[in-house]
Amino acid sequence: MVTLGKRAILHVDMDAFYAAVEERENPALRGKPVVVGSEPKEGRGRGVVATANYAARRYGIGSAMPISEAWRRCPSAVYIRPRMRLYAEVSRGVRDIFERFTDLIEPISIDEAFLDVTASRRLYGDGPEIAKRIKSAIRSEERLTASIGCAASKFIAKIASDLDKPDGLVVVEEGREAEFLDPLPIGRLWGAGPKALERFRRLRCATIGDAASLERDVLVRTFGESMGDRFHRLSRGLDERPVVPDHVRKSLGKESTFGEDVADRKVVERTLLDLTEKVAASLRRKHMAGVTITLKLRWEGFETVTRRRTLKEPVNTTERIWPVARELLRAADRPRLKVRLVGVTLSGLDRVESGQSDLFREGSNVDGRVAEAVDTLAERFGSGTVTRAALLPDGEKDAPDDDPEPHESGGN
Ligand code: TTP
Ligand code: MG
Repeated sequence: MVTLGKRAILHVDMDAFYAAVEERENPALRGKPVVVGSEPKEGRGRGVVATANYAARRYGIGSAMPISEAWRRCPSAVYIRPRMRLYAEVSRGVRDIFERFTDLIEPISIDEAFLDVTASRRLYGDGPEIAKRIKSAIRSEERLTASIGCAASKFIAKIASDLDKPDGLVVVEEGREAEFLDPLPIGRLWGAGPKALERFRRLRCATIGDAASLERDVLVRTFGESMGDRFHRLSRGLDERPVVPDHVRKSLGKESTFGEDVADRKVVERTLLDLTEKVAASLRRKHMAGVTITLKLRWEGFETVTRRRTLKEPVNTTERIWPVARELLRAADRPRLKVRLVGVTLSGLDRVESGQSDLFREGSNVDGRVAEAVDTLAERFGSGTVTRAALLPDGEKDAPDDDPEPHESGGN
């Protein structure tokens, strides 16, 4: 049994982000130096470089450099104007990947975020394992690379993500922070700008380890109470700051596109039941419940409808969601058409404390315990292990064979 540390924080930073997206969109750019920046006019532009890919960085080109300077260093590079909408869209896609692993996401910029995956370890493996999964999802789904730092604090995770770019994964185990920090140049310390660096130089501090060996008093006298205390703590790897999520999720749903359009409504209903189970389990795992149930149905030919119903109180169990979802399906359906996609989403989400047990018990006192038992089995053996025979159409017991892996439709 691996012992897990107190916290598992990831810092994820995309590699050469704008340039990497441009390379992805245009394979002809691959291997060439690429500079994304404003006004790339024949070496005379007044704008600056937003970013350069790693091939262009070999010419010394980097963010914030005047574009004219970049041109002087490498006229043969491909110069591209930023396409912000495209980058924002990719950023949302990457965020969707994060959301599969945790709700605690603190975006820092368009290509960078902190994730607190402490509670996710029970389901997805330890911090480094989750980091690997995220990197591999970003690679396969977005065809991009990210670098990740994994540690027990934001400060260490942030430094770690930068040390092995591109496509890096640097893990700093709890208890080994000093070993990691000590040899790093003092400039890596958060908040150490040019003025502070000059003062550190006078204190003969070249590395973070040098600063860590100073008494707190010395740092406070040099930098003032607040900065001095901060440098004292950070240099010793002490950073308790929480990951502050930017928003609470407002809806949670899953949908499934059939490999081939399906005529048999029993198959459609079984799939919808399976999706409902997954959504309900996911809500309970996140201690959430939703008040509005939305059904999505797409027929052959792509015509799509959504139907929703708002209940009197938030729910998060299959027993409460399924009858409504099925009724919405039956009311909306046009039986002569084959079905291409079906999905169910809960919105109007609210956090529920575990003690708020009517949401788990749902009147019967039994449902909550059944739901928890199903969750436990599903976590141990994969969802689909436990099906609820009584809920399936015509009492059928098997899960659908051709159930494509549903994806979470995250978002607001
Ligand atoms: P960064 O993560 O700093 O840089 P990067 O992703 O291009 O490269 P790295 O592999 O070193 O992480 O910034 C993310 C994006 O933000 C970058 O692709 C472009 C944009 N950006 C600017 O527009 N101007 C700037 O000065 C910086 C630093 C970034
Ligand atoms: Mg980046």
